[in-house]
Amino acid sequence: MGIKSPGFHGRPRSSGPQLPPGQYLTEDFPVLSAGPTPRVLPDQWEFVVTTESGQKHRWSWADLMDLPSEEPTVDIHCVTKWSKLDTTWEGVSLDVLLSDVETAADFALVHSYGGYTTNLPLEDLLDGQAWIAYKYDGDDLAPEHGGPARLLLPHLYFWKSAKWVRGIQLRLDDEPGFWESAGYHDYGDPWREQRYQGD
Ligand SMILES: Nc1nc2c(c(=O)[nH]1)N[C@H]1C(S)=C(S)[C@@H](COP(=O)(O)O)O[C@H]1N2
Ligand SMILES: [Mo]
Repeated sequence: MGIKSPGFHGRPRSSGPQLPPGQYLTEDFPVLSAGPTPRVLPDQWEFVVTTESGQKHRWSWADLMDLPSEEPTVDIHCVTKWSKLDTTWEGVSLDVLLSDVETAADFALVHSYGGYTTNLPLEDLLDGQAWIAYKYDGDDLAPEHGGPARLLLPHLYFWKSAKWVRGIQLRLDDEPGFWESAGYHDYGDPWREQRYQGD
């Protein structure tokens, strides 16, 4: 197993409001999936970063477990208006995974087992903002919540946090993902209430 940083928190707690506009608090953990839950065993799991020049960087499950992990405590905000505060996860920061990747890309298209995709600026994956998470609340991530591993990107609406993540394509241009192609906002900042295109 890699090294853990137990004191780590996703972002500093400030005295500001914890609930973005239009959101309500929920204590349970709703499941939102656009299709059936893909069953991916850790032995078959692979995570691949592909650069704009086609160069591939691959991690097996064992490779992921060998990397230093963090335990972020973060608030999550779904565009269907539920928010959940102080959720605790364990995962590997994208800063670690992307540290040796040479790229001139400005955008990322995240791919999941099952075919789901979501897009975001590459810079939103860096600087302690995003993780490949494999534990939630101290337990292995349940399949319905994206196990064995999902993207955790709490500063944008939770549809950007791709469950069953299998790879990230680094791109020079911005290619809309599944919900972004269906009228949802390209960026999706909950604090600016960017739910739909034009918000
Ligand atoms: N692969 C995949 N990832 C996904 C989704 C999905 O349908 N498929 N739904 C998104 C949406 S809309 C939300 S709100 C969160 C829900 O995560 P949860 O089911 O763990 O609450 O996952 C996001 N990631
Ligand atoms: Mo969502």
